[in-house]
Amino acid sequence: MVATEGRPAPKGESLTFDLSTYLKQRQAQVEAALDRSLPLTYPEKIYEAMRYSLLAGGKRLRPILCLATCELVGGTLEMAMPTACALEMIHTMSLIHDDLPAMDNDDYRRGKLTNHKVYGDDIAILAGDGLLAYAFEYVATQTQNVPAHQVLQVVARLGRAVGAAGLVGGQVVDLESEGNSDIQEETLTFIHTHKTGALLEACVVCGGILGGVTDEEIERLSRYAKNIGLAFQIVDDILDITATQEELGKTAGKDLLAQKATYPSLWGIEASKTKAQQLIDAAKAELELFGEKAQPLLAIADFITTRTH
Ligand code: GRG
Repeated sequence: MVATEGRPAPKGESLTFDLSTYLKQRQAQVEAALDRSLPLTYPEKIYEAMRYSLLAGGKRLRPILCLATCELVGGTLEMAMPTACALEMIHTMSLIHDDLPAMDNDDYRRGKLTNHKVYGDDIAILAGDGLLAYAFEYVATQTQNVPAHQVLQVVARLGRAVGAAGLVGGQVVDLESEGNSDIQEETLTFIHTHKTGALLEACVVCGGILGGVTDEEIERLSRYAKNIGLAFQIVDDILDITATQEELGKTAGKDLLAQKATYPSLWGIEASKTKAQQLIDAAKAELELFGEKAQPLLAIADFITTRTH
């Protein structure tokens, strides 16, 4: 068995896919692209606050999913990189707003003080707004070698994933459910498919659109993404109980303290793990038609259940 440094195995060789090398390589490419995407300019205060959170680390799972899907359907990294950066800008702005005192009121994120703890609530709100607006500008102005109608589809998909039909809607139901520890599984699933799943699905679908996906492929990729999205949140709930603050880079045990309904509180930890694994298996089954080319997305699906932060 030979490790493939992040590339699919050449035909005829029985190879394992080296996810760790692949992720490191892609993370470095994404970090460099994000750094270039947002230069420090006047008024420096807001750009500094935006860069503080955008360049604070994190797994960069969303941009990597977008890049991997674009490559899977025959596109290039260059075609998808502006959208990959935009997805991380959107994700980062949602974290900044989620951490505000009016929402989750968190002091730490990605192992650093949260944006409002460093810059104040007013600048943190504006840094989030600035990142959100810039994400759309960035896709529209920086995407190259992709037909304009495909870029337009990406902009529309991103808008839907972010707004009341996606992240915002999920966050509202989450806020409404606060302090109610016996919410139904249906409500919990609504929260997570919108708050977390919608953006993860957009990463995969937008990567596919940029790479020139077919209708059949897009349906399969969308189902893959929905399944890994829900599994991701179940694992997030489990890690809130089992991982330390150092591992998570944010306060651990918050769900229990807030008596928040979570998958482990509904089903218990072991049943939650089993459910997450079933979702990952279902996600991987959707990729069968892509053959060996799907190795990165298959390995990322497995990473979702084995991750420790
Ligand atoms: C989007 C307009 C707009 C407003 C924001 C606050 C809000 C509305 C939504 C909350 C969205 C949210 C914070 C969902 C949680 C998603 C989640 C599981 C985050 C953790 O993702 P990881 O583990 O983090 O990928 P890293 O740091 O690795 O990127």
